Amino acid sequence: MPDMRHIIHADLDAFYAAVEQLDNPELRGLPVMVGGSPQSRGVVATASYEARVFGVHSAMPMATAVRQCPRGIVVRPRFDRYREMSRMVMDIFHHLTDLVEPLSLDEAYLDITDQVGTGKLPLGIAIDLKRRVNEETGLNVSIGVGTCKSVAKIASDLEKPDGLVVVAPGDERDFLAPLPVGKLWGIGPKTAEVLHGDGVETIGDLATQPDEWYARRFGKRAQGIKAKALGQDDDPVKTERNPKSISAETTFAEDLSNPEELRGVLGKLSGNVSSHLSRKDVKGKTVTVKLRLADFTTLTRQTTLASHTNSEEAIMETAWKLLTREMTEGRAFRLLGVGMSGFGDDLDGPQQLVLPLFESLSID
Ligand code: TTP
Ligand code: MG
Repeated sequence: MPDMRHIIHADLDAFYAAVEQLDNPELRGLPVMVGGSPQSRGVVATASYEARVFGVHSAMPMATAVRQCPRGIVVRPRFDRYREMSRMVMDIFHHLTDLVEPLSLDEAYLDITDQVGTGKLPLGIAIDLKRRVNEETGLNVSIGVGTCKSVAKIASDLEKPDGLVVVAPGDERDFLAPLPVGKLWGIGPKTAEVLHGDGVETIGDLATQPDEWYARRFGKRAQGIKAKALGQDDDPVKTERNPKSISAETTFAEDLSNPEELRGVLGKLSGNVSSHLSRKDVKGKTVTVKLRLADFTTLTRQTTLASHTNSEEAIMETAWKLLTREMTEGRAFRLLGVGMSGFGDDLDGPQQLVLPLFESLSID
């Protein structure tokens, strides 16, 4: 198997809460709930594992969390500090390999094929990485290792916190088979429900469906989903070298509807994107805004400019126009993102970079 790859997925444990416990030793061992205030309809960004025992989880209203875990300590988020810690962790990842794809502030894929090629064992590499992250930052990272991204990602989640799961080459299919189908990247709760209706409960059930069924259920996505179900996807680890789009996004501790505040955030995000464009010496033509509403609906709106630019003002004003169209009466936003794409034909490859500068939670 000459083209076998080895991929790590690394995800910090209870990231925001862990940083708070690190910086405030009196919070260690206690249920910590980072997020908005329970009085103002704030939500939980994350909770320490001590609080999760009480059923507290991300995106839960803080008022509910406080009810379920009355001894929980509510802490307001300090995003600058999380970004700083994220950068330290990403630097450690980069020490191991150039092939790092950050997915959010606390999560990344690493392609360690070359390192394994020099005779190191994936398990040893993973243990070293966990130790380095812990020694240099005080944080715990859970790691999954496999021969493709979908397996590595699922593996990192399996033994959280402080997890380490290595799926040996050849074991992918057996590893995935018993797991619920909703664990697969690309199968959201709604799709999972439809699949359950077809009697498909586990990834193993999914893997054994005939091709006609795949085509009917997934259309163009069929081949990709099937490859993931078999643990054979060949999605590359996308580095920051040739991005197709550059974006920054942020999630609010409390939903935002005030136009001035929204404009302020948009300004910061646009400034971020603009300075990264300049640093990479690229200009884009298409401005995108990403919005998540209070009910978690996610919208993207984009517009293409007459010429390429990296100007903060141009990005900002375009994004603002797109945003104001969506600012209808009573609508509040929980996430705001600004992106730039359309860099020209010289940059190819299906690359996408979401700056981990703002707490971008996902790549869509
Ligand atoms: P996650 O990695 O999903 O969660 P986590 O690191 O807190 O916990 P674990 O990985 O051990 O399960 O997200 C990383 C950070 O992103 C999290 O600490 C806070 C933030 N976040 C939100 O603000 N809102 C959310 O809904 C989620 C899921 C995460
Ligand atoms: Mg995490």
